[in-house]
Amino acid sequence: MVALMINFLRTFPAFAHISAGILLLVLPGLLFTGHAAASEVEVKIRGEISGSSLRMFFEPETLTVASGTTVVWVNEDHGVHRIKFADSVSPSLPAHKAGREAARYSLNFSQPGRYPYNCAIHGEQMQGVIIVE
Ligand SMILES: [Cu+2]
Repeated sequence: MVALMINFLRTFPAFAHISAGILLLVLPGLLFTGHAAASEVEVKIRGEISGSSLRMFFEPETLTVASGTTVVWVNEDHGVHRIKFADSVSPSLPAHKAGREAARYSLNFSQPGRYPYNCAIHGEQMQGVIIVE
């Protein structure tokens, strides 16, 4: 994309001004979006076939967030999962079906600390940790 743009600008140098202008207009929007996204962060629940076994996992397994962040688990796997912390457990997150919206579960983390969790159905083979700073 960038290479394409550079080639384009070499061919039509007059557009360099316009491109710089567009970048200046768009850049604050990008920065703002990046900042806003920090208050809600996704962890994907995934399954992958490797050889003859199915590996189910959280992606990322370790997530560090600022306090006040809402973490949203999105079940993109073809199996049912439940997010289990020491003091809470999510409802069953239904298996993902093609063409349908993936099941989601949100939890807000207001207190700094280390919050390990696993899947209430698959136990130790599906582990993750949320680190709140
Ligand atoms: Cu599971």
